[in-house]
Amino acid sequence: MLEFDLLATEGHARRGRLRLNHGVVETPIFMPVGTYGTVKGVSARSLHEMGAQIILGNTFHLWMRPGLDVMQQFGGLHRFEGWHKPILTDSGGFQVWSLGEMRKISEEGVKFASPVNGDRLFLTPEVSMQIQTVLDSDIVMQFDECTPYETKGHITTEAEARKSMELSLRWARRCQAEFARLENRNALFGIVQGGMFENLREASLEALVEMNFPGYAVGGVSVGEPKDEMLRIMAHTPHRLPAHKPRYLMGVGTPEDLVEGVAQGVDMFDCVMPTRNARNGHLFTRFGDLRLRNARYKTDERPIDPTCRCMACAGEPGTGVGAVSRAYLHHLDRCGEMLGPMLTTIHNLHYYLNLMQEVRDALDAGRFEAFRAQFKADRAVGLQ
Ligand code: PRF
Ligand code: ZN
Repeated sequence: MLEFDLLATEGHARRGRLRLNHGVVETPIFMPVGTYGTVKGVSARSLHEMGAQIILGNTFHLWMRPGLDVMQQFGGLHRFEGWHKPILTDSGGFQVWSLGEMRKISEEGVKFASPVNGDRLFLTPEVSMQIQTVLDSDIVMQFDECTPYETKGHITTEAEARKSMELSLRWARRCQAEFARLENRNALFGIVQGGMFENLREASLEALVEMNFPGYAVGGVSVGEPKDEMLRIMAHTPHRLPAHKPRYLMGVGTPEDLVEGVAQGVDMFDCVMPTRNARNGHLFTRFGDLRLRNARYKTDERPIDPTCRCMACAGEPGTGVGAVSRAYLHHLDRCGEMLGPMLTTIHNLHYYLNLMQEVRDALDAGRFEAFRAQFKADRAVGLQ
């Protein structure tokens, strides 16, 4: 099922160990996003080699394609995608939300037209639990409504955010009931909503804690709000959650956001940023970010980051496999060659996973605050 041990703390920051049905996850952790049952361009073996412990999948996308019959045939997502370590699936609420005009939301659930074939579909808290049960996700997310920061220039009011948060609470109860009825043996997480309003965040959190979930997420941040608003909610909410349960900040963020999140008591993160940005030539490194499409890299013989140990930056010493230069990656990008995004994705994920490994090492050694200061200084140096 789920067990969570706190191994060390420093301020709000925590070093933990999460035991799930498909394995153990050392926290704090970054979880690569594998929407359609694939972390785009990266094999399960590569993910394993770069130290990924748990990856994401999406209820909504996998329901569309390949569909539940195939998932049932394979006994879940693990065997289907050849990844037998832990998987977390998002509930579909956030993904349906991203459809914009194409959806209609009611107390019962969300009606929408399939973006794949136009079929009329109805996603409810119960259906989301049924799908995630078939997927056999180690961590199942409740079906929620991600309160937007603004809609067509209108900033969400407190009354609107309250209505939305209360709907998510009623859906949380329905998810819990259905999850129990299905006799699902994995773990169901509740999601704190409440927009940018601290009183609503507290009301959401208290109601969810009352319902006694094995873990909690903070949703509804990084939804288009100004950075200082995001940081305000990150400083407000996570540390108020039960100390002995895992805390997951959904859809966040930059390397700086991750380190800040850890300092605020977050244990788990996911974000498309390392994978999506890699495909756009935006690379993360210890000394700042690198824009591969810049003409200055056309002849640059250096690897992305000489201190990085990923297969692109380090090659395989002693085997005849060399490091990959910035010039070569720049060339692959210009030619639209598929090796380009494969290697840049591996680099970016390696950077994120290694960053979290360094965070865990720092927490183990009781020097997280020193690490945090050094991390900020290094990132501000800027790559030459
Ligand atoms: N809810 C769900 N998934 C999410 C979010 C949310 O609020 C976010 C917000 N950043 C990302 N993914 N279910
Ligand atoms: Zn690298």
